Amino acid sequence: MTSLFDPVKAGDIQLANRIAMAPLTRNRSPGAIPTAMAIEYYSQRASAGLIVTEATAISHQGQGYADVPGIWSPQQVVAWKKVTDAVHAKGGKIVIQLWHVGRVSHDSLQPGGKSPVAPSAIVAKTKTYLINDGVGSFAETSMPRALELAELPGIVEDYRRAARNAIDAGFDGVEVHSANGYLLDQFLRSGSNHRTDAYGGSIENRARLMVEVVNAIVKEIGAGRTGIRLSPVTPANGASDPHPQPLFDYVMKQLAPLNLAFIHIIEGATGGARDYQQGDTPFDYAGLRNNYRAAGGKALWMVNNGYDRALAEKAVDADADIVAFGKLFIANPDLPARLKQHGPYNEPDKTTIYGGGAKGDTDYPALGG
Ligand code: 8OZ
Repeated sequence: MTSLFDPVKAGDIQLANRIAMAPLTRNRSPGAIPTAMAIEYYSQRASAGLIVTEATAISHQGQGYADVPGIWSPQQVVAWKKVTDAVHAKGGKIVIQLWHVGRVSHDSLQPGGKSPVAPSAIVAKTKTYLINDGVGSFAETSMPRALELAELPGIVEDYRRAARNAIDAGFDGVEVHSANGYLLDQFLRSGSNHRTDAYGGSIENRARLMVEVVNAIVKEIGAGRTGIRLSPVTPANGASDPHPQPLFDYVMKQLAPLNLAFIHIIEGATGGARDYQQGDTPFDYAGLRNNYRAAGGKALWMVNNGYDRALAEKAVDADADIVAFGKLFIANPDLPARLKQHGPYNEPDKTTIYGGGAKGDTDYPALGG
């Protein structure tokens, strides 16, 4: 019987247990540079088998929210190096989540105050988070412009450079954010991708940018340091597609030969119902994994969304390799120790998740603390 507390190797990355810290946006990096608070926050959570950082922009254009970090500049690399050193000093492993928000942005966050970019000029109908003079507020996302065909190699290049920067910053690897209605997911789904060129229309075309991005990163830093996050049915940020099963089955066939370190699947609606459905039939996650394995895929299978200890134990004993915990990890820096002894758990304070200072970030107590 496999337990959550057994070690496992994800590609080149040796993990002490099968408990991952899910990527969690915290809006505490003014100027897109992580602060000393991030060093403390992540090192407090180093007992996770794997930390996936908060989503981190690959370029200024990839930014969609106030005070989220980036990994495009030398200053950002220097700041992240302090985080990875602190996590490694405690024996932890940490990968950075590489993010381009696409249309989920606001003109005021974009270079030169220009429009955000997307596969097609279709507004996301969701809200983003702005901070002005220290005061946070939610705002409708701006109307995006469709990326020109000639701009797409530049997007791939931004991902490649961000992955190189991540390794220079001491990360054990990267997780490509291809979930939750952001740029790569916008290309994947027919609701947001109305292109008529080689990047729109058929499933093959809609998956093309994601496949090119993953291949470029693999070539740059190695497949054993590369993972990807997907959310086949989430409606987050206006993501919609009436036929997610054939889309993601195709994605699995493309990823299988690459020998990635891990595939991270959000089951259901992100942060919501695990049985959320898009289209006429329930999504078949076991079928997705079986298709991936049948195509020769060997990456570790990471699952996420609303797991507690019992559900997680069941998953790793059946067919998952790693379980990622989100909100529980915000409130419980020593989550693996608490899971092991069946709690107790601190409750996350919903009012301090996005933005603010140490309160609700680095001040949750560890057991005995
Ligand atoms: C919550 C708030 C802002 C961004 C995601 C990166 O859903 C996010 C995110 C979550 O993947």
